[in-house]
Amino acid sequence: MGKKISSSTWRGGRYLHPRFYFKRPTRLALLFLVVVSLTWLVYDRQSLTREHQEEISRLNEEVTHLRKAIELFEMQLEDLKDQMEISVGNGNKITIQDDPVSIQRREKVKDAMLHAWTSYEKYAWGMDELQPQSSDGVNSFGGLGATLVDSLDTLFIMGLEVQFQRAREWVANSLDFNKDIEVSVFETTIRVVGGLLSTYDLSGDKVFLEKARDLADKLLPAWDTPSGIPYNRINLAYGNPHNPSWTGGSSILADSGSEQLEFIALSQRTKDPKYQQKVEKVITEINKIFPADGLLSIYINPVSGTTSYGSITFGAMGDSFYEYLLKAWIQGNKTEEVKFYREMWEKSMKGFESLIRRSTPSSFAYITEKLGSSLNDKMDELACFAPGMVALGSSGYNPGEAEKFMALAEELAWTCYNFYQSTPTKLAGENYFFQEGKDMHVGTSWNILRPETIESLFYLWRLTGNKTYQEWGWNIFQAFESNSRIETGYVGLRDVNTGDKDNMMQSFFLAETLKYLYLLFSPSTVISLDEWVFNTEAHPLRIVSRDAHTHQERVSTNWESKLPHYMKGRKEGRLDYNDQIQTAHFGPTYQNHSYCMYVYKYDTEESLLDMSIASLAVLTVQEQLFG
Ligand code: DMJ
Repeated sequence: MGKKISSSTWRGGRYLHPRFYFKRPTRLALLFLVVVSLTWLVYDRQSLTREHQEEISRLNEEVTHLRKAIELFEMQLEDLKDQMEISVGNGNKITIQDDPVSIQRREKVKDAMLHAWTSYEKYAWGMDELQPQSSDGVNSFGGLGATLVDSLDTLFIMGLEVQFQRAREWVANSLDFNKDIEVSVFETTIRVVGGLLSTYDLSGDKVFLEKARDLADKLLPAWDTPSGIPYNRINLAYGNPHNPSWTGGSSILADSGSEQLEFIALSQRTKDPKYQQKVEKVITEINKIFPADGLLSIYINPVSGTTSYGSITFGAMGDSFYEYLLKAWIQGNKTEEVKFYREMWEKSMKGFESLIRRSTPSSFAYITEKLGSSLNDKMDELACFAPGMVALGSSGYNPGEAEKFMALAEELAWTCYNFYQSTPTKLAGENYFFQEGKDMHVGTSWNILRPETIESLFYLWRLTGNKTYQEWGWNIFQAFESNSRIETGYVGLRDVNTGDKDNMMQSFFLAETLKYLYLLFSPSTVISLDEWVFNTEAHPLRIVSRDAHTHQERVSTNWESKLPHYMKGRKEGRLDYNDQIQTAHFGPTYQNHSYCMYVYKYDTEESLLDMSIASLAVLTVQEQLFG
């Protein structure tokens, strides 16, 4: 029979009595140790759980990114298999097959981007620009990580996911605009605000939009002038906008008139009209003094709003003003509301035609510069953006005019290509002079990796489907590879005749030159010109309706029957894009390779859903559905 333990014989209770411990200090010490260990164990378990949770959510994020990368890769594969349709100048479509040569070439361009980026990461991380020869960085724009921000969308478009994520973390954690630095309003807008907005449009990641807004708020005081024409320099921390002393108080035309795309896009995405109002006032003011030929001096007075004596040029200091007249019209969906941009641009095209001359003996078309009433037979490589612009704008004319402008664009592109072909290095100098009987010769002989000619080749390829433009672009790319690529990045040339190298990798090489080259060898569905408009730093901004949050276009509810078969029955995709979208159908919506139909929140009293197409690219879905 087992012995029964009575409460009187059970002695375990003594361990609970304080006297048990106080009688012997070793027991007390032991108790103390037990209590401390237990507390530590409990606390440690809690923090372990917390750490685990953090680790799990980090891993989850990584899985999401990897999934997206796989999706992107699959879509790119699909793209390769697909036939492409491209728009030609007269608004028709032609079909082009992606070919193995283009695939190989864009891989080479991607490799160039990787080399440029890796060098920047290694030697100049977070600084404005890389100096490859001295393997260090320089803050040429005040220290805003210009190359990093300028490169974001290129990395994204090329599918360089890991590099993109590292850059994204830097933007989120280290990009700070609260700095006592004086910056150029124009350069900061086109590179940094433009780069951030474009990356937001591509990725949907709000961190980019918030940063863009923060920076734009710091730039806004530059527009507080009597005329509304902005000053060109500002201190980010203290404001104090002004113009550089060498302009004699004037603002520069291109610097003051090329912020429309970025600030209009910002207003559309933040639903705060103040940015758009500031930059559109500039155009309203300029329109008051706009001459019949649409050509303006490069100097404009921010107090009176009138121009001062200066040259008229499509090169340095004039260029992007004309470019933005056309592109703001495209960004505004070419509607009645933005017709004034187109009208102003068409006027400037009249002036543009009046500046065109042809060389002898080879009849190269070129764009002269004008000072007072005399023409100067000089053309900047910078003006080589114009063939692309003219080609892009040609389709808005009647067929006869469209053909004439397209032909002129093609002629000018040939001249620009010859800027490259005519030098021993096959890289263009900064500007050219034209001389009776001698065609052209290089003036300023440096090459700083500029993109303008390639930009025009990209537009001409997209708009004509003529593969010659790809060949020309490939030749220029190879010249960059043999002259400018060094172990620590890409450098410009001090002299295109000797090949003597400089020590600077300009941020626009990654933002523009390499991006346009990559797109030149990509299907035209990648950043379709029907869906995106490029700012002057090659940052694509998505075209949305002007008042996207209040006026969504209503379309047929019988949309499903009209869908192409491959879009039918696909699952829902990303939600909540720009806060406007309630549901997005037909994913995957990642990147710019997918078809996507968004159902917008209906913002009137009727509780109906309004449908609108916001395809992230590709074969003008809108036309297929409702065309
Ligand atoms: C870029 O920063 C922009 O394209 C600008 O409009 C002109 N110059 C450089 C590239 O050459």
